[in-house]
Amino acid sequence: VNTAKEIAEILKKYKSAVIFTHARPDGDTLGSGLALSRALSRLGIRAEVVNEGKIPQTFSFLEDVKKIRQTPSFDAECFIAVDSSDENRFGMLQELYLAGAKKKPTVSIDHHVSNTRYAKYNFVRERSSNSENIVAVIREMGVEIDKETANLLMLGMITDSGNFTHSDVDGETFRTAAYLTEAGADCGEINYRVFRCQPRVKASLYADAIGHLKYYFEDKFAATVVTQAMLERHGATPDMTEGIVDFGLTVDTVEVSASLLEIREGQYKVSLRSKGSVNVNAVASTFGGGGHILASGCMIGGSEEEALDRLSFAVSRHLDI
Ligand SMILES: [Mn+2]
Repeated sequence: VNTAKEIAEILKKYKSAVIFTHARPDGDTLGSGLALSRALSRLGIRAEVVNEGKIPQTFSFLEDVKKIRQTPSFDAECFIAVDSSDENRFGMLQELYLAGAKKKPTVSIDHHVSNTRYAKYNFVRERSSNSENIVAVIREMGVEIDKETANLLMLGMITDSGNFTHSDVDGETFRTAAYLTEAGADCGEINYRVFRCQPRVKASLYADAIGHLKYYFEDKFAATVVTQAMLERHGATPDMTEGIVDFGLTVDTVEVSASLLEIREGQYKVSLRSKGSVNVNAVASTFGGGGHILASGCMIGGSEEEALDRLSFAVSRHLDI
């Protein structure tokens, strides 16, 4: 494992680099990759960022996001991976990465505890976001962080740290955020664009779903159903149901929250959230699904009433009632 200083020195030796970001990209992998790309360009190193798929619309407010390519446009001297614990994370770009790694030097900058140290040079440090690690590398390179770079890195910090609320946020995180703020990052703007900005149709679907929240077991379980008819009525798409399940948990008595999305008649995609007293991974596994203790998912068949009955029964077996 290398230090930020070593990685900075290594990167400065190359004339060109392709930066790999992980599949189903989030703000941290994109912010990490694009910020590093800007810093390398400042040093006269040709760099570009690649991602296997579509970039979520949410991040398009940052200019550089448009520059991300699905495949490299030149034969780079070195490959860099950001925010990726193993080569699988590159999705469809994995083969291309592995082929390149046979003859090119590879550098990985990551913050996941599960990182396999797959690259030739690895800077792996557990931080609340990988963007914190990128800040360290850029500072070691002696490159000034401009406003756009600061915004990209702040995007990564904000999204991966849950707005600086996760348990791995420490003084160092805030010192790095302060540094980026002084370099021109606009926390408020990023926060608005990522977390609080939505199309009107999504807002009206949300209001409708929340308006039909049902409570069970002395208000310890809350559930809501989004039907195909509701989607049609609001002109909304299935991805717009994201976030609905989290509302239930904001109710003080609620321990488990669920949202059911009607995929087709008689088939529901269920999202589950828990405050901690109930393991929703166990609830989901009753129906062949799974995930994490606090967040899980599964599919349930039947009519709307049957699906809610089966789900609430499964939840009741894990609730202290
Ligand atoms: Mn990350």
